[in-house]
Amino acid sequence: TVRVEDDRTGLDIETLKRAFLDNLFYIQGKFPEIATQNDYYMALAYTVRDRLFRRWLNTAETYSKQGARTVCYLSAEFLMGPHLGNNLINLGIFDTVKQAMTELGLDLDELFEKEEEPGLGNGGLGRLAACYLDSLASLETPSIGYGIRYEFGIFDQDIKDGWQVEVTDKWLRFGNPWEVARPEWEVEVKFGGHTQAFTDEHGNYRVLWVPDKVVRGVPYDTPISGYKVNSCNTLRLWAAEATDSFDFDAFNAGDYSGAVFKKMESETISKVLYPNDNMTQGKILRLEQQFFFVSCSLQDMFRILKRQNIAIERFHEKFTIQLNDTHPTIAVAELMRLLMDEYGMEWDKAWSIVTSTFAYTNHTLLPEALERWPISLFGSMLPRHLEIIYEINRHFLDDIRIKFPDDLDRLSRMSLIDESGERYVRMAHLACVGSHAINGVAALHTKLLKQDVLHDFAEMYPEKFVNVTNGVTPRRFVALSNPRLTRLITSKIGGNWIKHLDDLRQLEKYVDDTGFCSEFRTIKHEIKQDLSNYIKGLYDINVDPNSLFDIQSKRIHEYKRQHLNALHIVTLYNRIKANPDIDITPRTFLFGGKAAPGYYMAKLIIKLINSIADVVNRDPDVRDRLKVLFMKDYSVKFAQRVYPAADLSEQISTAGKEASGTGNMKFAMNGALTIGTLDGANVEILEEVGAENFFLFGLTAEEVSQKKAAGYNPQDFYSTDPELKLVIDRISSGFFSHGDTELFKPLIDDLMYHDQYLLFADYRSYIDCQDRVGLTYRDQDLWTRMTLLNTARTGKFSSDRSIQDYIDNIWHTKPVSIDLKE
Ligand code: DL6
Repeated sequence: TVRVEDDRTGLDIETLKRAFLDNLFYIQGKFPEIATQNDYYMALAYTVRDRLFRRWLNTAETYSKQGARTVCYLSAEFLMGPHLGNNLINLGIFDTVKQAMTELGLDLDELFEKEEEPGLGNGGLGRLAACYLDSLASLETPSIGYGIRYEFGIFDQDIKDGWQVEVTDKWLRFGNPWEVARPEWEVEVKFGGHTQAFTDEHGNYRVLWVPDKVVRGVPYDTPISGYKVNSCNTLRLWAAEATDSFDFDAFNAGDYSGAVFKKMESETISKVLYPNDNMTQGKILRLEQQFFFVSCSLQDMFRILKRQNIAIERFHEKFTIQLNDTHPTIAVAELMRLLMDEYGMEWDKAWSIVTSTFAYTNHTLLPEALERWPISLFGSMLPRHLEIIYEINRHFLDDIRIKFPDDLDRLSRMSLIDESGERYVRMAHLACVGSHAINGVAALHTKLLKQDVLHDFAEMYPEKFVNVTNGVTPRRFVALSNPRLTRLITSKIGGNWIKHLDDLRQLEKYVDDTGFCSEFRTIKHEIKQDLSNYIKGLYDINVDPNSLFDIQSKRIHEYKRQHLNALHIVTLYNRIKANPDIDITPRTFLFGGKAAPGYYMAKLIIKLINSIADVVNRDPDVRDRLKVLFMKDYSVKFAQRVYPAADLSEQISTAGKEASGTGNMKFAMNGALTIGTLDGANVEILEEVGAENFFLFGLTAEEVSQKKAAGYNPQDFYSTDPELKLVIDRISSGFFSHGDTELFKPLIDDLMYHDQYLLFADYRSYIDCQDRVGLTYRDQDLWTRMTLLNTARTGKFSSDRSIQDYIDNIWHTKPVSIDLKE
């Protein structure tokens, strides 16, 4: 008998080719002769999506039948990156599909380039959410990611005359083959208006919320495959649409443009991602976005309960909800409202369900990122929620009084309402009170949270605090981004490490194997060559793959200190100018990252880097020993090229400021050495890889606080370190700005008179450490040994380990394995 594989599920090469050509014809409506690369990409995406559907539907059905306990990960951002390559890896069909495309005369890498990535996040927090979805599915954990389907994600970054220019992101322009709209599960979300108390038929006090605006939330689902398992979970993103009744009323009244305006106004809610990282802007629309997706998601959970015939009283057994930072924290009040106002539950019972359901992850210690909403704004948008928050606060303040009698200061410090001036709702406090677990994202961060920002809460609820150090998915950030390294590792220790990253430790035994080390080094060199070619194509700049690739890619922020890196470049340049024959290790300095559009200093840092690049790259004295490039429009797609090509990873934030960092992990896994401070997860990376394989410099978090307390004066360093003085003077003199002494003045004055992030205090230690880096790089055997040990010892930083920590310590969910029905 001839067995023909099903066109939509089969995985062999002939079936894949046939399915691909079918999709090109029937979905894209093209003959191969006239199809564009985008048509081919779409046809392939649909071919892969078909294969996911079988897993996805069976997964949903199994979870539903079993009523499985489910993790709901609520996040205002999911920075997913391109889906195609990742799904090929997870389905285990990467090589087959590559071969199929080659046989059809197509290049898989070119098709990858066609995918518009959903840039629905700013940086670390959103990318972490995406890594966690990958691990949740890979660990067969029932879960749903809930967020917002922003029509415009993070802006595209262009660089004009050295300055950042923002360009609108149009990721949906050519359609999104990975999502499925589920209008049948839409919900309505209320805003504004007033509340009315009444007594119900049983004589109970009840509240009715009469809104003045109602918006529809329509879910768009994306399948999230797990690595080499059948599990396929869901990312459910909500789009805002106007309710029909609005259009209708206005239309009947003859006000057509009014109706259209209302429609537009409603749809604005999911229009655009706020482009701030670690900074809150306090905009009304942002609070609307937060409430919108939270209310949609909670209503969706009630729908699921109903469909699975689970009693409302068991909400917290069915769902565990993780709040990704305070952005979704209004969920605490919304779940109270739904339980009480919609389902008639009494306060104590509802509160017990709420606090058993939520857990809160804090991602930052920076005061400017802590969300608080003016009471007036909050009350006019969410009048019922403000009442509920006042009531939660009343109970909470009573609890404080009992635990800490007669401590008025403590009451005002901890209250959910800040009453020190204009009154605000403090979202982090609401998250702490409404959750049964509170976690920081690296050991140092959790410690500092307990010591400082959430100190009172740690005293009040010591049992709630746990640490979960962040992690990253080795599927995307090694297997997909670095196929050469993946093949080499797998050839030695087998492929299990992609699922059990601790297995990388087995590589340690090759550290003295010269053949292996030389292959390891050759691979890095080839990848650097690829990046050089890419850069040549994009910028027409030659960068030498033999030079040390020194890379800092992350959001631009003063605390991350890209300008400290710039001071190092100018230091080396000055040394060359003073002595053109000086023997220095050739380096290529690469930067990538976006600045928030309203963050002037960050934008000036980008301009500074580009201005330094202009001078350094063309000065004949430099003789190509230094190259500086700001790579525009950093994205997940581009990051995947960058991590594997790095020799040195710059993780140089002021100690105590970077909650964790995750780029630091991606670089180290790919065999870059870190130059870093004892900040965030650097501390744990150093612990794992060993101090001898890490370039450590700078003040500790404790020393930073002490220095500030003692009255830090940056000029003490400026006046006593001649190299630092020369660097600052050269920048101030207009040397890098065509003689313009005003351009960088705001940045220089800030360093000279404030230097909040202690660049001057750390400068000498950084420069000396960089000198050690340069020397070490000359000993290629030693360098390779160190890089190999970095790769071998980064198993801890797999997001699988992080997710397992969440499961063991916070969520207590069980894996559910999925059978595929024929
Ligand atoms: O936890 C993910 C990521 C950390 O690795 C970074 O250190 C931290 O800066 C970032 N935090 C934010 C905070 N945004 N807000 N609010 O993005 O989280």
